[in-house]
Amino acid sequence: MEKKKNGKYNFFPCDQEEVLRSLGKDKLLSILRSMLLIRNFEVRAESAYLQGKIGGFFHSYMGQEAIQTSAVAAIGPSNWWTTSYRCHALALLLGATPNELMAELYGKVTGNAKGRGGSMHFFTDRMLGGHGIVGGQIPIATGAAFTSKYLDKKELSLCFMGEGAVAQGSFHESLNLASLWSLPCIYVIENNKWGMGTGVNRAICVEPIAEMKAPGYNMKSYTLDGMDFFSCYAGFSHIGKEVLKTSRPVLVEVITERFRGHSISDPGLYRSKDELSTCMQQNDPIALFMKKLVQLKMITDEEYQEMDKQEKDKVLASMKFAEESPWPDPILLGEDVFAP
Ligand SMILES: Cc1ncc(C[n+]2csc(CCOP(=O)(O)OP(=O)(O)O)c2C)c(N)n1
Repeated sequence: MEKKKNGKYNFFPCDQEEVLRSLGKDKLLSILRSMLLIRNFEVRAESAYLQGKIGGFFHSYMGQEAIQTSAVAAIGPSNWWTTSYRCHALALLLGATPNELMAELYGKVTGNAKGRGGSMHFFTDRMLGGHGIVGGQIPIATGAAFTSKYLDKKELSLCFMGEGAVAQGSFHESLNLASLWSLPCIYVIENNKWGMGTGVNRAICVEPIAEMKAPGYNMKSYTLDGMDFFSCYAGFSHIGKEVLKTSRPVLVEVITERFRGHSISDPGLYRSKDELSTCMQQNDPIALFMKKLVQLKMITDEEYQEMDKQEKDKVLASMKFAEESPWPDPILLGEDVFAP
């Protein structure tokens, strides 16, 4: 199939019928449910933050849900996963419970990192963080790919980053070594067009980023439409199979939008409120996915509302759990701290 030209981007071709066929109704509905859990988690956690129940940093993944949901569905959780501070969705997708994540946001001892990490530092047995330093996750993902190759395991390492991370030295050093050593690493740039309040065109010297940067590392590149679950799933399925076969790293750019400010304290004065609300109405990745399933009669509007309510109830229950959980004992503050 031909690549789909969209403005400056050459999107990986997507055969939507093939994706629908290969996933089947049950899996499609469970994917919809996962995205609704993520969205409900972000919405309720945001309101808890605004009520003063959560402190520290807080970065919402709202608007970008199709990307990591499709990657985990296409490539499978039993690989190695790393991301930035925008990490709530990935942890949910890799099996962390809403209870442990919400308790972590509340700073409670029952939290995912015993209340010590907060919003930016979620982990699972397959997720090597949640990283607050821009680009900090890239060498870690590269190391995970090195380990898999060294131990001769058929595993991939997936590294999500914002487009702002591309300007960091860790990006260059990691991609250079990954290519030199043929490491099975998939570097995914989630290009939501803004690094805090700085537009991508004021921070990165080339566009499209992956297409332009990958040849300098002797890598292949792919560009995906991040608002379209089907485009992402088709891309990640193809890329996952390719990297398993070749053990060559690839650079992927996913074009997306974040529906919230950079963090919860960002009023977003640098972008037009009208453009954003039009985008949210027309390009919401969950609404688009849901509409397709409704059109195919896999789910009715009423069943969709019920599914949404069930996920919302799970999140409300996690807030109660977090509220009622104990605070960490201050005497344990030094525990698990490795630096002297
Ligand atoms: C090394 C480093 N420099 C600066 C910061 C401050 N900072 C936090 S997020 C951010 C913007 C990153 O934007 P991007 O990588 O595009 O990710 P997004 O927030 O859009 O997901 C900056 C500059 C930091 N955390 N780490």
